[in-house]
Amino acid sequence: MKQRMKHGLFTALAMMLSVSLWAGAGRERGAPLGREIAVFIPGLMAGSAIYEMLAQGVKRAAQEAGAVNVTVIEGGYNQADWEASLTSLAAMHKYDLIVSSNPSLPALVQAVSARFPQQKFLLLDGEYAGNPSVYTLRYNQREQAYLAGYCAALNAQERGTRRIGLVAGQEYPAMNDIILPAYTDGARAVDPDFTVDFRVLGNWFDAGKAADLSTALIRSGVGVILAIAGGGNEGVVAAAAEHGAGVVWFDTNGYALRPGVIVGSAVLYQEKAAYEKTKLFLAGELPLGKAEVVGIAEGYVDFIEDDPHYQAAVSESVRQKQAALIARLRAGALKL
Ligand code: RBF
Repeated sequence: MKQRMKHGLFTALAMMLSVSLWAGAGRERGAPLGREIAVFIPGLMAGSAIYEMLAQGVKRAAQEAGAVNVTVIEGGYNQADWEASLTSLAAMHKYDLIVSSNPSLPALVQAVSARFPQQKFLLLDGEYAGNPSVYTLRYNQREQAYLAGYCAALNAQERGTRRIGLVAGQEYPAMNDIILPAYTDGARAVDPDFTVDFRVLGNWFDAGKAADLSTALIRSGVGVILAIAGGGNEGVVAAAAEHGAGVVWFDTNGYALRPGVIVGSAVLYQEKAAYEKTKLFLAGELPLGKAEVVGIAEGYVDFIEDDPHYQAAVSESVRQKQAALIARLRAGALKL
């Protein structure tokens, strides 16, 4: 009896094996049964909302489609390793799509794509047009950072200072050429005498060092800090809470993290973008080769006002001024 059960089990296993072999053969003949998507995180997920939203959006699309397997690979903080990791992923010939996000990815993927032109890529938060295997979507971060700067300045004004800060994980073209200048412009739209103290952490994880940098900024007269430092943001918030400054959060709604300390949230809807573009890919409709840029008008950049923590942390007069700016941007009366 036992023997027969065992035999039955082996038969079942053998059948499963042959089914999966058949599935493999079917795939090669171009009849996909299940699909494979890799999400490559250039860094670690923990502390970096932009990466968490990426993985969540891809998974949501895969679950809805069914028969799609999603593997999330954390590439770690050594940026020199990323191209080799992406190359190995492409060389496996396993993934129908590799998804990733940050402005440095398009250049890395160009090199990988030259060796593995059949590998398809979906890249968010970056821009590259003209490679028929690569689709990119970049956010209008001029809008996002301008909203952050306006909010930081309004709140700093109420604290009696015309100095605001920005703590960034590292310097990169989108930071130096778009985010920092637009943050400064937003502040100077409140009062042209505003100055921005820019500090670079040198990594995306060191909350202790971020707290030290922030404490020094606050002691020198900075009233509000924009935090764009991944896991380091925790240190910015801790320092602001201890020394009575405000923090503007970037990418996600941060108000609940430290009610009263977070005075603004200038966000990106990256989960939505990852979900929609993965869905398009699975439907065979992702416009590979294209580079799109989306902002507040398209519904991918926003400032969160309808949060009770925002209403409690920020005066009504500041909220009204901020609301007026958001309305102008939405209506296209102010173009950035
Ligand atoms: N943002 C994060 O939140 N966490 C990260 O680990 C991270 N790593 C980055 C690495 C590079 C090379 C570059 C260019 C950007 C990185 N960013 C990171 C910033 C991210 O792309 C984006 O600018 C910010 O999230 C603000 O929207």
